[in-house]
Amino acid sequence: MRRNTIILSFLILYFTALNIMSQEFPDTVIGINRSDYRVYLKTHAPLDRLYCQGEDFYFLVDRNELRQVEESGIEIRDRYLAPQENLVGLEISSSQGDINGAYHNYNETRSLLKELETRFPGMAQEITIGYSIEGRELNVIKISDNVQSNESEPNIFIVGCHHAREWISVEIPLLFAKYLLENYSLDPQVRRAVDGAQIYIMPIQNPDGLEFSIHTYRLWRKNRRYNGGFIWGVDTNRNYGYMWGYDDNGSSPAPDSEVYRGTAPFSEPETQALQQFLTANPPVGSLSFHSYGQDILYPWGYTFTPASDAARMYAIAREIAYRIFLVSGRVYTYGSMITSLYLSNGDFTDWVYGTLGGLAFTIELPPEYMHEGGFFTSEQMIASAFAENLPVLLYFTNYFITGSDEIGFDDQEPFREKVSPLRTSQSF
Ligand code: 0X9
Ligand code: ZN
Repeated sequence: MRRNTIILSFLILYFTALNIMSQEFPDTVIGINRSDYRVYLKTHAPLDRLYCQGEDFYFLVDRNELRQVEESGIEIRDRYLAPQENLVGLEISSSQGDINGAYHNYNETRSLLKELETRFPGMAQEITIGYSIEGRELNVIKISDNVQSNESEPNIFIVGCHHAREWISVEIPLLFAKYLLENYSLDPQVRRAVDGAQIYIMPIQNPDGLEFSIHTYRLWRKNRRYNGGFIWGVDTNRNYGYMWGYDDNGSSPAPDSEVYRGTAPFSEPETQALQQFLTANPPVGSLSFHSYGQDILYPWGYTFTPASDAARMYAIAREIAYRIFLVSGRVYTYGSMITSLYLSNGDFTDWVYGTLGGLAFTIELPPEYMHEGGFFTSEQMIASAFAENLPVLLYFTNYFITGSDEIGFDDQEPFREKVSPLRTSQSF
């Protein structure tokens, strides 16, 4: 009996090992000229682009994709094996996708948005609002009833991934888009949001940086602007035009700084695209997702002087914290930007509020502390962070439809007292 068990275990191990060894992982990097790639894209699915150098794009491909490129007849100008240290991660976590596992990379996000548009043509419209420095599409999905027409409904704007290494910030907007569309006919709260507002969702503001963080350097923050002198990157969340470069508190004129604000307001295509798009479609409310810290922040970021709508934004931030706490018990701190203890200028929310007049919030997702992983969020974190932020997103949208902050939560009113510690007053 025991001998049979040993033999059986051995066989299971053997076949598992065989299975793992026979799996196909992309391991080759190829360089293709930009115009050749355009031709290739007309008849093939996009490849996983790592970076660009001059007029050449570099892609990570598996054996199958390599064969397709070869058969397409376009010229492969450079070819090498991906560095081993990347491949180790690749084998461990690619069960659910790219080397970033269950997290969505740029191609996966773009494909999912286009798939949603195809599946829900009356409610979803993918809008390419511009191109990143390395030529990636900047994708927004509009979700509304009668999506093709511009209605006089409040515009809500939700954005993720200004900062490359904050992978979880892609997931919340993206999963929200999917959730809205898939639950429209099931959930009255979703229907109210989709019917009553025009919801614009942009999961990745900084696609070049995200890909660089996935494939090359995990802790990359900025975009991939070449600043000269072998220095790359502008902090896109310091490049917006309201009080840009007001002082050097939290933003920097030095190209090698992690908070480099660029040479001028809106010098970057990633912020320019949003300037044009949101000026044409101004949001009454916007949420910008980041990680980490578990904070809900609102303008001003550039000064300690309270914004004229500070009391109203404080009340909304408190409602957001309350809804999160009800789902997961996680405590998010809330207050104006200064409660995060540092000033900065040129950020997205100051521009939305200061120039466009919309109420604007930054949500710093979990974890709370560096010693809990910081930017290195687990795959499991995606589900719990989404679950606790889903009521927030629905509340926020419905707030602007009805002007009431209690929508959909009347039945939970008796639990309110339980979270009184969250409701102690904070400065703003
Ligand atoms: O610094 C940022 O851009 C955001 N934090 S992060 O760690 N994700 O980089 C916070 C933006 C909020 N603005 C201010 N605190 N001023
Ligand atoms: Zn950030």
